[in-house]
Amino acid sequence: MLLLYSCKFIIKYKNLTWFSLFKDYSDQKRTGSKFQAARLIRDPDGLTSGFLKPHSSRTLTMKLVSVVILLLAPMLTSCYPPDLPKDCSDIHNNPNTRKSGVYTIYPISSTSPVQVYCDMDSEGGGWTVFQTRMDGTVNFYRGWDHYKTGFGNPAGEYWLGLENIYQLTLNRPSELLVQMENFGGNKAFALYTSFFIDAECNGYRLNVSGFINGGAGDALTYHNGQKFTTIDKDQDSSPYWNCAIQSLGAFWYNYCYNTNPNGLYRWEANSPIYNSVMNWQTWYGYNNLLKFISMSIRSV
Ligand SMILES: [Ca+2]
Repeated sequence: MLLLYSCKFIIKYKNLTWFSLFKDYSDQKRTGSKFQAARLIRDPDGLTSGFLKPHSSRTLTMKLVSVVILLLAPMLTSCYPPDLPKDCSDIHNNPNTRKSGVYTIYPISSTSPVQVYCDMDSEGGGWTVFQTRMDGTVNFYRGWDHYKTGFGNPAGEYWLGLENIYQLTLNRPSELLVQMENFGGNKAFALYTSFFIDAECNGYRLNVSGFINGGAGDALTYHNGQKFTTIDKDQDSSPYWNCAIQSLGAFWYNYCYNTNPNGLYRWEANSPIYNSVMNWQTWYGYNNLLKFISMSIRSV
């Protein structure tokens, strides 16, 4: 606790009381420029019991600096070491790591490593992939906690987790790349020049804009402004049902979707089942079954 007066001061720290010898400004003027302070022991009833040792202003300043460093120590130790990558664009900037693959990033803090797939090839590279479907081997029909923290295998199908996506885009302007392929071998993508999601207290709300067409059309703007909905947390725009249950997935559902990337994976090209499947409806319509889809972000 630090109490400052115009020309005298008292510092209370670890049951010791520090104060200047000067009781008022006139005392200081009489003494001259050599500023001195004394160290006292405080007795139980709050009165000072006597001088121990006079201290110069330099000694007192050093003590003050020590106290400040002690108080700031937790903040200093939680800082990011400069060599830890926060996302795949940080890794991409290292000329020795330009190949696509699984890397460790630190989107939240230096003590929270996350395995992620980095796409170093598409559209200039440096993409942090937060969602991939490619073979239907991972179950995406899951609840809120799973979608919050993430699941699956970064080398295959996985969801990075809403909290990681939130942290990756927090105060870090990012773009979004959605890539897809159907069973006919056709490929397309959609690019959005601005992408971020709100914090959990705002339902991880989707904020996406700046569509650029890579042949897939714009199926995502319909979902802009929506909170994330899972089978156990209904935050969509339908008053009649939970779109995650209705669509066999989890997403920023509206009423309900123009794309359902976390929906049902179908292995065959000519499946008679089109409801609730993984699709991007502005690309060949709702019955264009996708073999592959991925969603990636890159800081700009
Ligand atoms: Ca609903």
